[in-house]
Amino acid sequence: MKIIAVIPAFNESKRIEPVIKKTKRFVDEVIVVDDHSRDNTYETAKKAGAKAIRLISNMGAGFATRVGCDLAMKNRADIIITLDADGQHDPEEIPKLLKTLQEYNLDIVFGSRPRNENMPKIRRLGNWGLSFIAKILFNSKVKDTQTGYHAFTSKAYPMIRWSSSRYGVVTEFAVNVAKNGLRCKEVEVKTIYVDKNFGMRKRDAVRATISMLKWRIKK
Ligand SMILES: Nc1nc2c(ncn2[C@@H]2O[C@H](COP(=O)(O)OP(=O)(O)OP(=O)(O)O)[C@@H](O)[C@H]2O)c(=O)[nH]1
Ligand SMILES: [Mg+2]
Repeated sequence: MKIIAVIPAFNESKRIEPVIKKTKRFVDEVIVVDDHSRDNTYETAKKAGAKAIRLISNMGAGFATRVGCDLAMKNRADIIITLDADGQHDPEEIPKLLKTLQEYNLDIVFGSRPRNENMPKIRRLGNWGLSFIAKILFNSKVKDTQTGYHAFTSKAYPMIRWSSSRYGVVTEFAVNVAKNGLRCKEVEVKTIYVDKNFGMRKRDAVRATISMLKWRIKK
């Protein structure tokens, strides 16, 4: 089984090195997609031993992750792991996701974060709200639809593949899994929030809700 990790990164030069080094212990290849960072994320990623590509302009987390997964498919991955570059997803939990994916012969596993005190209140509300709407509109069973931590098979990727370029990616992930009836489970992972001045905002949650209504009507 060839396992490839895909890490989208934007201005993460201070946080990405330990993420790559830890991830390399559990996978065969690490692909970092540098989303046109203003800092030296790209050089840092290469030095840490990742296969790094740099986008010619900033396109968003969804776009960057899709470019990385398409490349992982080209590099003959059997299993793809997606995780963020900012340390919010602990690579030490990769074996747990892989074990569940293989033991239950699943298509995808979600690294699911408890909505505990580590998650800012507004995020807990947003996370609960979007997961609830996905349940109502698509009968999604996933509690943490907003996680960026996934393990899925290359066979399932064409049915998961998304069109969202920015933060809508994670919601579209969960919606495509529900729409295509893919075999999935959630595995609890740590809830980690890092102090940084960018990330998902309220407007992104509103956009995700509008997208879900559009996908529901189009279904
Ligand atoms: N913010 C941002 N992140 C991007 C972009 N492109 C790629 N990323 C990466 O996508 C991943 C998720 O983005 P985050 O900004 O951490 O989103 P988030 O985790 O929902 O928000 P926080 O909880 O504030 O971290 C990180 O690894 C980013 O480095 C982009 O254009 N903007
Ligand atoms: Mg983050």
